[in-house]
Amino acid sequence: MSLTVVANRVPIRATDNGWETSVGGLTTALLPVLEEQGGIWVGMGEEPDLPVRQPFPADDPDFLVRRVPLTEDELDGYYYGMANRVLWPLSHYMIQHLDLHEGFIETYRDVNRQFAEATLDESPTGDDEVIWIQDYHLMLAPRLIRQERPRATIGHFWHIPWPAMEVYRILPWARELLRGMLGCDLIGFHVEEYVENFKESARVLLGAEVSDHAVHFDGHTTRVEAHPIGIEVDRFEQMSEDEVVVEKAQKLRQRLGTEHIVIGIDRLDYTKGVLSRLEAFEQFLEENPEYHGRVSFYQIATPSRTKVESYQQLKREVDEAVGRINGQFARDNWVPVNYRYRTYTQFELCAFYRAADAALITPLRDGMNVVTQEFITATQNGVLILSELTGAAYLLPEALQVNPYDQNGLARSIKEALEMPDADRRERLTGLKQSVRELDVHRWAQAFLSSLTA
Ligand code: ADQ
Repeated sequence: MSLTVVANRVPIRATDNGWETSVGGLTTALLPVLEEQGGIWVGMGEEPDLPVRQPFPADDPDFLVRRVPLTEDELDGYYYGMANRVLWPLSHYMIQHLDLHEGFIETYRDVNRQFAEATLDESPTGDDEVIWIQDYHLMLAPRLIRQERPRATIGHFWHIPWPAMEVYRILPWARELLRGMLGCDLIGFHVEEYVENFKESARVLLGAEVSDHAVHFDGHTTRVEAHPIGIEVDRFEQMSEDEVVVEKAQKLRQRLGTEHIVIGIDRLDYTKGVLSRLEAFEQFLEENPEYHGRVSFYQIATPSRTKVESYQQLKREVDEAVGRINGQFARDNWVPVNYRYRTYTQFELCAFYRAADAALITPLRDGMNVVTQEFITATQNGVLILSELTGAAYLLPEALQVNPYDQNGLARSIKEALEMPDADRRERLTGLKQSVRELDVHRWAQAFLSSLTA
């Protein structure tokens, strides 16, 4: 098999010590495959002076990085526009954030064509040619590649929810984008719900014929399957047991000085439910004065898509909510909400996971959410409060599941988590750890690739 991965971002970044592979689920899952057998990774070039072709590592290359250099206007239309202001809110049922600007789809078409051309330039032709495209940035590329390479094996993994057909059809370009995706041999989603939604979209909007796990359209069959993603379990387990992490977790507990710690860790994104989570914590404090001074909520938010106005507004609203809650409830040495707007390394995050008694992971929608899996792996006896509107909820039934739109229910779940008897905590956590181990990210990549090439 000769593998070409096509993704929005390349898997390497420049650091003070030279070029390094970047940290992240996708890179972790796919680099071992590329390192073992060689291959190509096609991704966007965000800055003009980066090389278009970069064998990596430079001294003894394992694979080739091929950049698609984008101008600032292209980046604005394709990434900040079509990806972040159209496909992202639509797929998460947040149609109030939709910005259906014609210029976005025009640039998106053009950039997808450039990605397809770069892939065709680099990927060796032949019967064992395998092309694996990632995510909602590249919906049109599969058909463009298929037109030139009818015999190539083309897969696509969609990392976010595929919405219900009635929501998807809001998109003026819904049919064109679906046809683009149906150039694939296999499309992967995290869970069956998204598989069903995709099939229904193809059936209703294109008149495609659908069967158990396939869509038949225009003389071509595309298989559609659920392949839930995981994390690198062994690495997270080792990091969370590292003595530096254990000590940092202890220090954090001492510094906060409360009996209970609840954490939230997210990119600052309106889909992650950070604001309603803060409001639920506020209600919890109003209703349960006996907990004043006894519980700290620690919310870490990574800056994300800061050029998009709705993200700037969310930041202001979160800042305001934190100020309001602390202004009302803080006393003596107790600060109810500790808020950090910055990025941490995974190693540092492990200390927070380990220090917490409960994690409040309450997205309004999320394709999977791997923070859940990181917390479960790192914690020793924590309780996971999990939104039922995530892919993870289907796979983690032992979590304390909540509807993130139900503020009363969320507030009650915080109390329930803090008061959960030890035996119940242990039993749930055993089940959760087992499920997370089975979801390991290396298995995810292998399972998808072996189905793609079967
Ligand atoms: P994301 O929306 O980015 O990914 P998620 O699955 O939660 O969502 O992964 C976030 C990653 O970023 C985690 O590894 C987490 O540790 C890290 N992270 C979060 N906050 C951080 C912080 N403050 N500092 C440092 N790191 C932080 C998309 C989909 C998800 C899907 C993944 C994988 O939206 O639903 O699970 O892809 O398919």
